[in-house]
Amino acid sequence: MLVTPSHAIVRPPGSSYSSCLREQPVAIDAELARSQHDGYVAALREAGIVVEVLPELPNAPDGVFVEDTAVVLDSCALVTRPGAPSRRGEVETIAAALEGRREVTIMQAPATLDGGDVLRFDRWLVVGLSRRTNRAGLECLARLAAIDGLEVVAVRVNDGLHLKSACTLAGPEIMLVREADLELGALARLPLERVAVPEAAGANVLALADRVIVSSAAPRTAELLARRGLSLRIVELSQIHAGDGALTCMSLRLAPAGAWTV
Ligand code: CIR
Repeated sequence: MLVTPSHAIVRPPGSSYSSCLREQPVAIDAELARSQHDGYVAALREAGIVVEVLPELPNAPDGVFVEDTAVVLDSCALVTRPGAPSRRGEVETIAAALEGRREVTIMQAPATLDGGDVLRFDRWLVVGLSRRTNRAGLECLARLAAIDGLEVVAVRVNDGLHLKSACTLAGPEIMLVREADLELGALARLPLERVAVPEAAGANVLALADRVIVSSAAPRTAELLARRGLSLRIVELSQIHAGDGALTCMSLRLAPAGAWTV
């Protein structure tokens, strides 16, 4: 059963956030990004999640995107070796934050993996092979996942940054997807309904047990989900999207024992 995480780890965007990696050289307002991050944290807390806020990391412009630095499983966690070399200094503090909560393994070269390429669905981990995540990274995660009885399903990411830039779960059985960006054949055996999203920002939503957090940049996706009877919480993320980020990438989420969360 998909549950609301009991805990989430986040890190606010720092003053260097306007120098973060991004595909398009759009201007970023770091102050506004910080207040949008506050809004995101408020939405998590409203849902009953205990949020741990890590201190800003100087010299880590992408440090707000904590999802990429670890994959938290049931008994263990993999601290990643992010695909972008400039992001590798982010992992130490994440390893420290996860110590004591999960058995922590640190990924080693030549493996690379960003958590944005890992989507949890029940007993499966869908893993995107992307510009950031290589085959060695996937295999390292698969070995760890086997400890928790999880199976890895590989999906090639043809376009966009990460797997979860192109697909996320909106509920326990609904996957929102931008089909053109992914090779979806491997997903056919998963018991999921795939729904094409009407706009790019709608592909990354954050599903909790009783609501879905959706970006205000995705009004048509919000309408589609509301028509299906889902409760929505809309948040403003313009400055996070400007840094190629979205909803899932700003937190590491921990499920209570015996349950799974996205
Ligand atoms: C990067 O390029 O690494 C960041 N600017 C954006 C990372 C977004 N992460 C995510 O969606 N999981």
